[in-house]
Amino acid sequence: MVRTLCAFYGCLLIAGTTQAGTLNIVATGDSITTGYAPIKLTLAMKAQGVSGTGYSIASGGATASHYVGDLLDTNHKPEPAFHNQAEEAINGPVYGFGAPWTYGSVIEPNPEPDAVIVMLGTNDAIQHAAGNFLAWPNYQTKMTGVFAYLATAETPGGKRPDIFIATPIPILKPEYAAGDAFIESDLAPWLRDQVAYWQGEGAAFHLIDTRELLQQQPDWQSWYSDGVHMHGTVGYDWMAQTVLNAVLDVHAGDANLDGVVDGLDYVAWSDRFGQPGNWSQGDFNHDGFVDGLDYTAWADHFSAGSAEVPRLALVPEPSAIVLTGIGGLLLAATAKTCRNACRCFSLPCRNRN
Ligand SMILES: [Ca+2]
Ligand SMILES: [Ca+2]
Repeated sequence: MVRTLCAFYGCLLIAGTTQAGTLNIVATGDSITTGYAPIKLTLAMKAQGVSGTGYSIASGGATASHYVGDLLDTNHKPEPAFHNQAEEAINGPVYGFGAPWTYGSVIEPNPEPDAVIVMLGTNDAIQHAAGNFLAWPNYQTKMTGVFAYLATAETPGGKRPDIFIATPIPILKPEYAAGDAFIESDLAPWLRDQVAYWQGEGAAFHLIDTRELLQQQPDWQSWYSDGVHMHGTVGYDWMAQTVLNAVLDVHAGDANLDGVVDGLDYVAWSDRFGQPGNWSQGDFNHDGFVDGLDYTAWADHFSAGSAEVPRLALVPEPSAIVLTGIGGLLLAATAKTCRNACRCFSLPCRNRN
């Protein structure tokens, strides 16, 4: 379904039609999820021309127990309560930490999600590190039940959302270090295995390896505000964009969201080079500026997502699209061996090796 959605939105954008569908994404998790959803997630969708809304059902300090409703959530608003975040993600309405299910002042009683993001584990890992050796088997038992529920759950309107399991981001705070070591050694690998298992069962499960993707970003440690959470600009913007990319199944570098990273996307990047910009203008790392770092993202994903680029290159046609893309295709031929835009194309450089 997700690839269908991607193709759907891509076609809409390319064709320039006004028949926009809507995409609703519900992000569930703890305070880290609260940092990027719903507002930043919705803004990322709007910036990419995607009609729809990002929601969140997230609670500060949430653990697996909050996903199955067997622990009082003291951060629940307007008052502490037992609640089941997994069922609430599917069915709504809910009121959790902050203002879940909302964008601005709007409360959506039943958002009918197309995609549900599950990002959990940080607080369970901390419990385990604190000497609660039942925390890990309890987490596994509870989340196995949650995943089994999500694999077949339908919304009140009969929709079966795609499920995206995100690995927890690294924890930099020293006193949380044992928790992070446990995430690395046990929790994140288990989540990856769970996604593979449910995919094998035919469920619409997908992995967002946030932990791995974040550590591939330059200076990612500087995106944290307190060693546990990211600050509200680059870090959570990146989170929102990463989640949206996963749902839309697009790669960094795909400026026009057509599922292919190619010369057309290079043109979008080069037209905006050296200036502030958004995704469609070539800001692929979402730092608000179009520069050599974004070129690297484009080069790293060049031709990702489709076999159409070699076909175009072999059978050039004098259409506007192909003519526009020729410069990019020529450049792309060198992209795999030429990672540094500054050296390769005599572009203005920042401090890069
Ligand atoms: Ca593209
Ligand atoms: Ca950028």
